[in-house]
Amino acid sequence: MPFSTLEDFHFSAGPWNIHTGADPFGPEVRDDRDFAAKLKMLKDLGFDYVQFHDDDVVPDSASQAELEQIAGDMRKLLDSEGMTAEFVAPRIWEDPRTIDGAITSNDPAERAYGIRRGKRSVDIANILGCDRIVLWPAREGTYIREAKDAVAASQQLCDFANALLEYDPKIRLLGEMKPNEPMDLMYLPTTGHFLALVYKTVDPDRVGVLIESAHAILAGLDPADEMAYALWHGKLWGVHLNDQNGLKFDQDKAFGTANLRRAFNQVDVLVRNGYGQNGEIIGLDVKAMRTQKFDRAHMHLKNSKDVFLALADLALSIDRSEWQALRDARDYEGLDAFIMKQLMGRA
Ligand code: 3MF
Ligand code: MG
Repeated sequence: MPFSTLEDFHFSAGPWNIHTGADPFGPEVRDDRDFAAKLKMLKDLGFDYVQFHDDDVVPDSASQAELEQIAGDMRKLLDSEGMTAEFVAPRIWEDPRTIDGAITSNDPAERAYGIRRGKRSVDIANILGCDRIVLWPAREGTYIREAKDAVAASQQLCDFANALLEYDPKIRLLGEMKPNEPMDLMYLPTTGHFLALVYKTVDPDRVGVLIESAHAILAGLDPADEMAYALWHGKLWGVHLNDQNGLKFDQDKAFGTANLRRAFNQVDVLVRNGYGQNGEIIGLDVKAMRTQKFDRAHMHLKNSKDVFLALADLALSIDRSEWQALRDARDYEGLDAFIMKQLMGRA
């Protein structure tokens, strides 16, 4: 697999990444922008792809005919701006019917609603011209473990995947795993758990993963190693790059801002494995600080993209023979210093 080049990298973000600054302890602090303004903002920042939740495109209340109309209009808007949809993710965590989970709820009517939401996401993706459905199973866990049967929950997650795969023979499903938040404990908390489920679905070739840096860190794992493992399976079909300062709530910090070395290792594994050469996108999932003023509330996106490109440039120009010589000599202290100097720009 040849290394990626800078031209292989195309960037995406979701409309939720340009946001009003509300958090669990305080209301909005910035005005919202309408979707067309967000789209233009992303375009100006050099992003070519947009990530969507189903209801970023079509409200859940819309009829099937309305869905076709509204999603068709969105497609026209994207086309007119030269933008492409990367994926559609069913937002199965806000509706009152999904408080016990949309997939692992103890109520079969609520599980049926979850599958309906998934199928609508497929319909929307088809109209937008993308074949990727991202599943972030937000409420598929428990506050207390006695509340659900974990064996049954594993099968319900597989049933959900199968329902979407059978609904559309072309759609691909990407699991985006996270160990906690909003639930205390999630089912399938890591990429590895989901990868094991992939092979029990009706069509493993159409099921893969999207890895978010912060989610791996919250599981106490190294995101670069998580990406490497998914790459080895041929299943790393998306990333949500961001950063995270320790084990706390999901911070969605700008990429590389908490730990530049950890970010470099993510970029390096992507570059060395030709990520982007088969249409994989560099997705960001980052939040602006609540303190940021309205007209500067896009800097987290720009900073993340700039850091990614600078680290990709480093991964492409770093002296690999010196790196290898240090490995061969088993001089890992020397390698430590070599990497640090590169990251400090003092090589
Ligand atoms: C939560 C997330 C989600 C997903 C999004 C698309 C709201 O921690 O990362 O963002 O990325 O739903 O799958
Ligand atoms: Mg994410």
